Parts: sequence; C-alpha cells; structure tokens
Amino acid sequence: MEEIYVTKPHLPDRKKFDRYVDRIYKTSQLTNNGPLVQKLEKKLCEYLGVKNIVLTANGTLALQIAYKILGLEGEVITTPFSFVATTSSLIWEKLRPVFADIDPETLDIDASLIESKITKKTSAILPVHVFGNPCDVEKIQKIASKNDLKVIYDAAHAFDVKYKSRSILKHGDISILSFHATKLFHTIEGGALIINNDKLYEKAKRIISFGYGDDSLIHENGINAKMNEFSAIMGLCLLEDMKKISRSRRKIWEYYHKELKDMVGFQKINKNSKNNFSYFPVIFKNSRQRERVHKALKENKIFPRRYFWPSLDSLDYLKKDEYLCKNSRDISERILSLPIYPDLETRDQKRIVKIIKENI
Ligand code: T4K
Repeated sequence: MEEIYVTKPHLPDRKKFDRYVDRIYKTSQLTNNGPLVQKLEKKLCEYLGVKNIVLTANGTLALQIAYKILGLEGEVITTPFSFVATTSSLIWEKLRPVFADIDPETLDIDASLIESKITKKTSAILPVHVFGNPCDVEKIQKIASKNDLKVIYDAAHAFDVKYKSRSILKHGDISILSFHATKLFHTIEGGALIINNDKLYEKAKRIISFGYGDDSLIHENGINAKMNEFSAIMGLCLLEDMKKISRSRRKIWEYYHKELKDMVGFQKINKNSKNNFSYFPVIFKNSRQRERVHKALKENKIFPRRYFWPSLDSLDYLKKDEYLCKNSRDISERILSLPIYPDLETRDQKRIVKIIKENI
C-alpha cells in the first residue's frame, strides 16, 4: 500500500516546464526580478483580478514585509486558529500577538470580539481567511476605520477566492498569499503581497530587494525576499492547469461531503463566497473520536494533518493561559484535514471514507 498524505503537490507537464528551463539556460537569469517573475506577476494580477502583486520567496516573509511597510508596532489582534507562521512572524518582528477567539462555525476570527481587545498599543488587525473561508471583512474594516488600525489579511489559503463576486484579496490594507508546495497553487516555495495602495506597492518592491529602487540606489532598509526564476516557471505552468486542478479537487471535496455529512461537522462557508477546495477539514464530536479515526488512518498508511493544532494561544513560547481562547482550543483538538489533491485515486478516497465510517 502506498502512503497517502494530506496533499501531493501538482506537477505540470514536464515538456512545458522544460521549455521555460531552456529559456533560463539561454539567458542565465536565475533571480533578481527576472522576466519570468515579472511575467508571473502580470498573469497573476489578471487571473486574480487585483491591481498590484509583489512575489516573494515565501508567505512568511510576505507577512513580515507587510508589517514593516505598514509601520506596525506594539500589539496586533489576531486569531489563534492558524498555521504557526501567522503568530511567529509577529513575534519575529517584535510585535505582540493579542488573540481574539474564533467563531466555532466559520473557524475565522470572531469579529465581534475584536473591539474588546483594542488597547492604546494596538496598531493592526491580522485575521486569517481560514481554509479560504472569507472573514467578516465588512465588520473588520468598520472596526479598523473607527479605531485607526491597519488590516492585514493572512490569505495564505485564499487563492482565487471571491467574495461578493470580487477577489477577497482586495480587502484590507494588504493581503498575503502562500505559494508553498502544499498549496492549491504553488511555486515550490513562494508567496505574494497584494497591496491596493500604489505607494506602498512601490515600497514593497524595494524592500524585498535590499531597499534598491529601479534607479539602482538604496532608498531604505530592506531584506532579500525575492522569488527566483525556477519558482516562477512552476507558477506559470500551474496557472494554465488551474481549471483542471479545481475540477478534480471539487470532485473529491463533493464525494467526502456526500459520504461524511451525517457523521462529522464541517466549516460553515461564508454565504457570499465559494469554497476553493484547498482543504477538507472535518470536525469530530470530541478529541477521543478524532484520535480513534486518526490512529486507524495512520495504521493504513493514510496521513491526514491536524490543521490547526495546537491552538496558537497555547504556544510554549507565549505566556501560558494569558490568552485562553476556548473555541480555538476546542476545535483544534477535534479537527482533521483529510487528503485532497488532484491525483487522489477514487479507490483510495473510498478507502479513506470506509476507515472513517468504521472507526467513528
Ligand atoms: N499563514 C498560513 C495561514 C499558512 O497556512 C501558512 C503556511 C503561512 C502563513 C506561511 O506560508 P509559507 O511561509 O509556508 O509560504 C505546511 C506548509 O509547510 C505551510 O506552508 C502551510 N501553511 C501549512 C498549512 O502546511 P506542514 O508542516 O503540514 O508541511 P509538510 O511538509 O508536513 O507537508 C504536508 C504533506 O504534504 C506531507 O506529509 C507530504 C506532502 N508533501 C509536502 C511537501 C513539502 C509533498 O508531497 N511534497 C512536498 O514537497 O506545513
């Protein structure tokens, strides 16, 4: 029996990939804002329907750069239910995460809890569109405008998600994407900043490249967060496959949903949006049930992931119990992300469902 993981990165047609590699062999341009990175930025703007994109080496650096260019300081209100990078990037930049608990149905930050967390030190709100499910963007913007706070959306999972028929990435001051190999759309490692304000966009372009401007002068303190040309090739090839990728993911998603709907809970998807089928999280009745099913799957060489566990308010390197978020802690004990990727064979998916049904 072959191992089945939570995901298997999509690899494009080899010939297509090689044709781009041939171009690199001719020009020897491997990185530093090369033609393929520029081409991918342009294509992604069109595909996603956004004005400005800055490609980065990964999603974590995109977050850190967002904090820098917005001049954040002090405290940032965020969600404890996310991948560790959402919180660790704040701490890395000497910002203090202040957690507001999640809505146990949408799994996104509970916007009604944000205001009570605002102090004189708060500079921003950092919500996550968890598994691509749009947050309550209108309410969050209202709170931010009233209290003069910046909003950065960690949209690592929200590739091609629309909200009220427009890209979800248009909300907030900045949104970031992750193009890690495990993502719906990937560039091996990679990420992006989506910035509505043109001045900030220009600043981000300089900051990812040591602070250099187009005039080769150093305008400010920067870092190296550039995407390389080989990553851009992967992105250019995958972009052409997105329709096919989405179609097969939808099929897998629908089968799980049909088979499991009477025995597990699902994330409640924002009614103004559509799922992008990037993950298939299931919520069990209690942690014992989750553990039982997880163990049975592992015994059969099937490896779902506990996205997201632990709840970030319980991280050892934060002061324990200071930010007890009951909903997030409860959900993180009961949730499991099932394997979902285009190459998942129907017979394997049937086996996964059968094991869950037998062990629940
Ligand atoms: N914000 C949010 C909300 C995020 O979810 C993430 C990343 C970030 C920010 C930061 O973005 P990046 O800096 O990463 O761009 C994975 C990813 O490493 C991480 O990117 C992602 N979120 C997170 C949700 O998942 P792990 O620890 O689950 O990865 P790993 O290596 O265990 O991969 C899962 C499975 O995928 C493996 O069991 C096998 C398969 N796999 C993985 C890789 C890397 C492959 O078949 N091939 C591969 O190359 O974190």
